[in-house]
Amino acid sequence: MQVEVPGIQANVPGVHPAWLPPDAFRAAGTRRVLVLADDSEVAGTVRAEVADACERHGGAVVAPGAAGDLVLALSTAGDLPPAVQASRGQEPGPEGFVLGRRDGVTVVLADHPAGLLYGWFEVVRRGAAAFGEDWPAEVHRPALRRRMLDHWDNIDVHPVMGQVERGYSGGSIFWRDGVPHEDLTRVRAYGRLLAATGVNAVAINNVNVHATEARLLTDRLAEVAAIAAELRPYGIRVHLSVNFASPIALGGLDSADPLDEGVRAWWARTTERVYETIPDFGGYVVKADSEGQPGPFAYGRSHADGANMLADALAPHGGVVHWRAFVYDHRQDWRDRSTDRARAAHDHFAPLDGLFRDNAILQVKYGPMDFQPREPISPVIAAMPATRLAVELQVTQEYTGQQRHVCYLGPMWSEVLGFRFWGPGERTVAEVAARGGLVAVSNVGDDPYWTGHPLAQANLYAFGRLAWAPDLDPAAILDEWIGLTFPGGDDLVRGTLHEIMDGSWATYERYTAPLGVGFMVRPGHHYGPDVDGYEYTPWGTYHFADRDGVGVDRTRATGTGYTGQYPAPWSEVYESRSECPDELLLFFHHVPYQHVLQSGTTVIQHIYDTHFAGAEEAAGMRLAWEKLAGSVDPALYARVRERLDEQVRCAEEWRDQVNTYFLRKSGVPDAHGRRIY
Ligand code: GCW
Repeated sequence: MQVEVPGIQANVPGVHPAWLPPDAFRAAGTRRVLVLADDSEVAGTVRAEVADACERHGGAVVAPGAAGDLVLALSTAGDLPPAVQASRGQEPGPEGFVLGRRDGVTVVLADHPAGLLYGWFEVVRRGAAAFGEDWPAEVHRPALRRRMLDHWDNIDVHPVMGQVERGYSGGSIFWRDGVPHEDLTRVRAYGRLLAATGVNAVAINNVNVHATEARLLTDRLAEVAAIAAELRPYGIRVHLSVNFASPIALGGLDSADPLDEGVRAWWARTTERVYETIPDFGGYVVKADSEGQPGPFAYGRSHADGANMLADALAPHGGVVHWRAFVYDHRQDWRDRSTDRARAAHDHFAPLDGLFRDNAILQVKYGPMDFQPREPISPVIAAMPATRLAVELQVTQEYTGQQRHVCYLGPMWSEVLGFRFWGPGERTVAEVAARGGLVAVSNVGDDPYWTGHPLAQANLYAFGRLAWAPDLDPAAILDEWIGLTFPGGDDLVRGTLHEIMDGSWATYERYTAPLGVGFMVRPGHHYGPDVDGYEYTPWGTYHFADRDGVGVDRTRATGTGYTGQYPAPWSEVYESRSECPDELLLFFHHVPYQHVLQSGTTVIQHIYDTHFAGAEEAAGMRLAWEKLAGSVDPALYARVRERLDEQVRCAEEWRDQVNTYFLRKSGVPDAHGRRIY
């Protein structure tokens, strides 16, 4: 049952319009708009968007030759008006556009329809500012070639993981009760929202590919085609997670050996059929030899062998395989201090650099562990110059509050993308990943607000914007999102939302695991505190706290040697206890509780201080939100309010469990004498 959200206008009844409410189109929709484009599907979308906005807001679509004050033109179109001529010669590329205003005419000029679509949404985003004084033409091109969301959606409801693995927004927007949704309007609306942020690829099913979902590749391909048809008009290509053992499970072969001719032929044939059905199919996503998924190891083959086999099947059709680097031993013995999960991806993949085909993209999680609120950047990203790399982020908030907590992740991603492995002035992570792309696990479900927590929409928005332009200021992206999503919002609404959200990642970090040590969550569902939850399990994520100290020694000198996976200067910085940034200290070093941080506080006092502060800040968010009663839609107000209650409760739980644990371990009292249990 879809719950009706009262008082909202949207293109899908009962569904919140997110950052595209009709009001966001007011400035553009009051113009006289000329569209000069071809008859492609995406150009058709631009025409429909323009017509819809004009109809709502009193503007007009004008015919070629007539005067317009907004022109959206393909450079290949004939009869370009004089204002457009000034924007020529800039080569915006396959998805980019040139945007300028001259003689009172705002011009979007693109070489391809996708650029026109992105240019249109840029005009929408700027609102009235797109129609003020003239300004010289600017070129906009996406910094990363593929900007992709991965869905961890299952067709069937999985007995443990539910329908959407790590999903906190209800069921899947693609499937319900084992079959596709009868009406896919919602998928189209999703594509529209994504296109407005610049996303151009979606992988629709879970990387843990179970029996039913494996068949999307073969006899259930029509379902993939139907979804692709909804997303195509918005310039989005569909990708599919496939099971490495498909030749056995679906093809009846007795092997999935990537070097076996029969296996290779099966993939080639199967892939050909996919392209017959979906000519613009994007490619495959593969989780192999990871957390129980099958892979090439069973045949004594390497990840490169596995990836290249699929790359070869896809190459004739222009597809790519995204091969995930999330490979580690999840059957560790905690007694064995030499195994370090952080090392695993680099140990497995760095030696394979240069062995992957050009259409095989190695998809690397941003940190060496697993989407923690704070991790160093994965050294794999620096170690494979001859491989196309994509960086993977997690928009779904598995470890960052599961969409019950406000946690705006733009600032974290901005730090990740701007990180320079080789020191100041050298290349950023975004530059290294430019040929591969930026990928994130989506946080969307069939919830009326899309994301469970209405404010979690901002994370989806920020992901797309940063994938297009990684150097955007995340605080500015937040304000952009607030402006679009709450178009009538006064200063109180805008200011309060900014105040609550902008520092919310830092707040979340303060009341959870300290100083980069990570985890300390409840095993299984990963929500709420459990300091020793993973300490003695086979998954390998430990903090080693005892009466003297805490943290993981990953140095070359005395620890697991993980610091040696970084190039200089970081290999030296992380190796050094005194130079290692405070926020990562316990990721790299085991230190006594009285160790003094660069901030001047001891580790133990820092743990107490941040946990008291974090919980207090969460309570402050709730107080701030209460100021908005009556100023935002009541249903949205209530939804956020209810979640803030849970956030405050949970933050206190974290504070008390972490502080109590470390007081009992260390015996060191809080310098300020606050209550610890
Ligand atoms: O973050 C972990 C999750 C798993 C997930 C895995 C992965 C899809 O706990 O649920 O599996 O990572 O990224 O493959």
